[in-house]
Amino acid sequence: MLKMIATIEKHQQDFDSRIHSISTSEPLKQIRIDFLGKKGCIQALMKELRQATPEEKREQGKLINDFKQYVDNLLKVKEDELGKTAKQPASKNETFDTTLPGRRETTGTLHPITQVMEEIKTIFLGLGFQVEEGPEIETDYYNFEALNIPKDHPARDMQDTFYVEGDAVLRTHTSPVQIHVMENREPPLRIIAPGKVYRCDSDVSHTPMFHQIEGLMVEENLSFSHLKGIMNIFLQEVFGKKTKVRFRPSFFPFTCPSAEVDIQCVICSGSGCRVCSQTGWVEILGAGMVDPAVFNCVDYDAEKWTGFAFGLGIERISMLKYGINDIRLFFENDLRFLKQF
Ligand code: FA5
Repeated sequence: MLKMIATIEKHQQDFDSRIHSISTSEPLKQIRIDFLGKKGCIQALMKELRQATPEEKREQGKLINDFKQYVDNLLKVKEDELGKTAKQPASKNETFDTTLPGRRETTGTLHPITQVMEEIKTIFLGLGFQVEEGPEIETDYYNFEALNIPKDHPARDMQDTFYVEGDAVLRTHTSPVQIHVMENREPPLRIIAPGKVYRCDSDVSHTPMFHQIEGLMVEENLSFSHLKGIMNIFLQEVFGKKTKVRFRPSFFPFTCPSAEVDIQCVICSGSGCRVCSQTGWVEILGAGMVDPAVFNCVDYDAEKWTGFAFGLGIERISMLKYGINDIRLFFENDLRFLKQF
């Protein structure tokens, strides 16, 4: 036993002095062969054990294994250390060429939906509207009831709702922001409310999450022609003066009279394609005069105040503005697509 301890100590001293004296990784290979190789000193120690008694084998075997572990660990540490130093650049004598071109940083751009949102906000700010925000998780009251859509009203089916829990829903439109604003402010007012909305809906022109901008103007003596005027100014700013726009009578429980506004499909110039469902027109917004029932809900005097409201679909507007034929492209995050904007 004592002889074995002495032999291992000697090998260890030898190993330590060799490993500490090297400064490149080349000699490491030889040290590994000398100590851990088939003909190395640790294998030789193992062979010596063959003649030992079982008890000696157990005790001395452990000593040899500990030494083997020690050698192996230290070799790995040293390999790591020397590997890192090798990768380090410039020694003192090396020169650094300051004329070499640097690596160009890639700059990101705003998502096309964000760009169109910003553009639309700027147009309405210019028309005297203020920007407001509201929560994306709404109560049934704000998303439906206060907008004159009582429970069991068939109009609830117009918007396929994601129910969260109990009374909470993911807002299906930005119209609830109208209610929050009117509850907290006195008329007259002009606001827009941009944000995300959610519906259980998906095809080339519908996604489960999309963006709307709600608009609300409340003053005395407003009429449908004010609404039409504002919508025309806005659409001409976004799509150009020659854009063909049409107002179609429609129904929303919170406005009366109501309209949906379409613009001629720019993908097929009105001849019919899959984006416009072969109609030549694409619906981009809903609008109308605020229903007196909504004013009653927020304690506005419906005899005195008049108002109009509208809700724009930002993805639809962006599709038509940039000639994109599938709304889902906006959400795939394919850089080849996004880089074009
Ligand atoms: C509404 O959401 C009403 N709140 C709009 C409104 C506001 C009417 C104020 C009157 C007064 P509608 O469900 O039609 O209406 O949606 C408005 C617009 O959102 C549509 O014209 C369309 O451009 C867009 N839109 C609707 N569903 C989707 C969808 N799943 N994906 C993308 N855009 C959609």
